[in-house]
Amino acid sequence: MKILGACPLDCPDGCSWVVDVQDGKAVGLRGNKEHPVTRGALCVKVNRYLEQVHSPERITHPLRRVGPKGEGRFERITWDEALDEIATRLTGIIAEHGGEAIWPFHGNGSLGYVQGLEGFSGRRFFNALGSSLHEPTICSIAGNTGLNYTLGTAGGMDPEDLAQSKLILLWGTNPLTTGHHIWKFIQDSGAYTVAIDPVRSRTAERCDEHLAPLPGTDAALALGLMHVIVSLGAEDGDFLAEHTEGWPEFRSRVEEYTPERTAEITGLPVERIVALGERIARTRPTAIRVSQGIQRHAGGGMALRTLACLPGVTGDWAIPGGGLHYSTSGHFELDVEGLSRHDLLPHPVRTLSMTRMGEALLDPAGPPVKALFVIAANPVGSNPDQRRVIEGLAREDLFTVVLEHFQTDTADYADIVLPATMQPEHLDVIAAYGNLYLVWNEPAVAPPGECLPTTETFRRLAHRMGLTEPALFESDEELANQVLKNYDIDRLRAEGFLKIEPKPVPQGKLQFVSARAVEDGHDPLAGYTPPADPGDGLVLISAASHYFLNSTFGANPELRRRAGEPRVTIHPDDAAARGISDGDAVTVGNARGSFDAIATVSDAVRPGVAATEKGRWAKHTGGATVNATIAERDSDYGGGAVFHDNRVVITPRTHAADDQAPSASSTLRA
Ligand SMILES: Nc1nc2c(c(=O)[nH]1)N[C@H]1C(S)=C(S)[C@@H](COP(=O)(O)OP(=O)(O)OC[C@H]3O[C@@H](n4cnc5c(=O)[nH]c(N)nc54)[C@H](O)[C@@H]3O)O[C@H]1N2
Ligand SMILES: Nc1nc2c(c(=O)[nH]1)N[C@H]1C(S)=C(S)[C@@H](COP(=O)(O)OP(=O)(O)OC[C@H]3O[C@@H](n4cnc5c(=O)[nH]c(N)nc54)[C@H](O)[C@@H]3O)O[C@H]1N2
Ligand SMILES: [Mo]
Repeated sequence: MKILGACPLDCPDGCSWVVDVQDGKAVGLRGNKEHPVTRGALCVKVNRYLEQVHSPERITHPLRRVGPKGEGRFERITWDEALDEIATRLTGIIAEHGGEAIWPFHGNGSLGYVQGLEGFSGRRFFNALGSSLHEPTICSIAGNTGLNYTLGTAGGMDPEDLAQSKLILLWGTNPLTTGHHIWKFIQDSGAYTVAIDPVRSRTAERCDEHLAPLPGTDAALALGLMHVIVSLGAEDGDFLAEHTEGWPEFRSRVEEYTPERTAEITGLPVERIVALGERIARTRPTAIRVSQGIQRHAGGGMALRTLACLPGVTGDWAIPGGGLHYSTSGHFELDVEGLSRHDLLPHPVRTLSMTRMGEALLDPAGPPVKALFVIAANPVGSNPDQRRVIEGLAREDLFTVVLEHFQTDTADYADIVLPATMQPEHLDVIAAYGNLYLVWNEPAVAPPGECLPTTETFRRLAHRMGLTEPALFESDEELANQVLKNYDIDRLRAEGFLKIEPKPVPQGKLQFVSARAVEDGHDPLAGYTPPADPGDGLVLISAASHYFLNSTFGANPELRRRAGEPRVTIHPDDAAARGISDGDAVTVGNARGSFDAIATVSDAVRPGVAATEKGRWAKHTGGATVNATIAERDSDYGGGAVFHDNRVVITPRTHAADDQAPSASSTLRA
């Protein structure tokens, strides 16, 4: 039997997949050939998804912690015991501290609207309790906000239109690792491709040209390119007059970014800036593919705001195959409010930001957090400032419930771990953020052991707590119908996927000057905001690993083997200055913490920049990962994270030093 499903992982591609079921067991999983983006192919990670489903390491029963927090010793308990204990603890906490002492911390483990994605499934329950709101700031919010200022939406061009582009700038994006299905459209176009990335990524290797600016300087580069275009008189006067606002003011700002000044800020040669500006000036349509990596800086929101102005100057927004693609989320008409039902809140409550977990657990502005639910997230692995996150999770007076598939670094700090179903075992619906398809996920097999869908866990908990609001007990199908109420659900369910109609971009006139930015206290004009880590050393970029998805798959034996040990890449000049040779063991650290890695000495990074990857598990790598070095600081817009605005000192680890301090490798420095 073949059952149509959807990949739930946090990836732009939102693939449609086919589960092959025999005797009630999932025996095969492959990409759906009919889906115009998936085209029958999954990826290096998801090809192993069934290994995860059938893994002997999978959590299949409720667990209660028996050792100290963090040690990872648990005993099996029944669902009745788990629900009783949680209900009793929550009731006591609400009585003493109020509902806001509860923090439902939802991550990006699943982008399903029913079971995952900011936990819409559980939000009704938490609203009924008056729990704190959770703001999912960790991934894309700065860029979304910046694009909204310029375009009135974060939904850009339909990436399938890239097949019509003549010039494609792959700007701070590494699709061959982070969402490879777009590559086919890029290849189909035959366009000239330019990668703009401080690191020569897998994608940059395959482009016609690669420019490596200093991290966090992209907005200056965009302004410099617009300067060249305007100097040539190649701006689109009709588009500017009819479809934009604030051009005269913005033009003055563009004029400040001469190629010389741009070169100074970005660290790129003047000739390369001029040559690319000239190429853009003479090539229609030009498309920009930009994704989340570029906005993990102090000026990340401004970077997207300004990049979206470039196709406004050239008029590319009006040409099929021209414009900018960041995320397609803004095009979907999903009834998220009807799903999460904030009207169930008994009174207004505070909002806690996902990226500020250390602060919220250790030093909150309002009432203390006394109960933490971690749902489809692994903050020890993926949040900034690992040491403070761990310190917060280790608090003896914090009651922590983790809903998981695997015993992650975070689950080790739980009081209660609850076993969650995986994608072939529950109903869900996905809206891709890198194309325009909705994807349906039909349950294919029964869950192992006592795993429950997240929705069912909260239905049972609501019942146990004596709540009676009918909305808390709606079925998964009812929830899916609610969120999809604007679409043909029967067709979606029958065919497995459905392409939606994109909305016009920009919405109304493109805003070089944004009244909304002013309302939020920002520069009226698009421009450039420099990076901000005040520390010394190299700028460390920790982007996506080819073999993990954030920290998901981090314990898959084959993918771990293929990923190898943690590495940090440094330029030969920087390596020589530090006495580091290729293959040396090094410590990478700053005032926040440190981790161990093996040095790769290579010109794949520009001088001044170091590169490593996200996604490792701290318990596999001596107790700390790259996230131990990252500051819990907000980006300019929306409270996004600044994972790549991070300065580190890299020092060789000698054998002698190892002998003296065997645990130096795993020390999380205060
Ligand atoms: N295999 C795999 N795929 C993934 C993920 C994963 O962990 N593994 N993560 C998923 C998630 S959650 C997301 S949000 C997306 C992210 O998708 P991407 O944005 O493509 O991924 P990143 O690797 O974070 O960043 C892309 C590139 O940005 C570069 N970069 C960093 N800082 C700057 C800068 O200041 N300027 C410029 N120009 N470039 C910069 C990095 O060197 C990197 O090569 O990928 C998704 N797909
Ligand atoms: N250094 C550095 N750190 C980063 C980034 C970076 O670029 N550099 N990128 C950041 C980005 S873009 C993101 S999006 C975040 C992601 O951070 P998180 O949202 O914390 O993602 P993961 O670390 O993959 O953890 C997801 C967990 O959810 C579990 N899970 C999956 N599906 C389900 C489900 O259906 N139910 C339940 N209960 N659990 C499930 C998985 O087993 C996994 O342990 O990481 C961020 N961290
Ligand atoms: Mo992300």
